[in-house]
Amino acid sequence: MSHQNSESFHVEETYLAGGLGAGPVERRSRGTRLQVGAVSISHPFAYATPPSATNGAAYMKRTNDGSAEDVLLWASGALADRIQIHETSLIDGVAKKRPRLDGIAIPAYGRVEFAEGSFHLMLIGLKQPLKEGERVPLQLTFRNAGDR
Ligand SMILES: [Cu+2]
Repeated sequence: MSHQNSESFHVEETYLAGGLGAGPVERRSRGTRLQVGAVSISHPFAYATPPSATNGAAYMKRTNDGSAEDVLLWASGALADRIQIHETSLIDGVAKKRPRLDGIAIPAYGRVEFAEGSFHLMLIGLKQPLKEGERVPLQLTFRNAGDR
């Protein structure tokens, strides 16, 4: 039995103001934390997109305090035509992205971090640009979330 949870993703600017070469934003916790049974999601966010962008990406940390593996099966939302779970991996020194159609397993007592260079939610065909400071809802469907 799968469970669907709605989560609000905060839209953040990509780089620190004036921080040329500063790298990714020092992410401030917004206190957002969704707890469903044994699993929790912290700091869900998406990057702001330029007006011409058709795709965006969203990230989060997912922690499983339970004794059973759980799986994020898919995500959906009205903000984009399609949302896919993507994995970025280095193949022969080149970053390649591919969809994870089987979802992402979160091991028992484990954690999965969606971040640049690994997992992200790919927002394909954005209906409108993501603006810094706004919140966008995404529905996340898990295989077991809520069961202990
Ligand atoms: Cu992607």
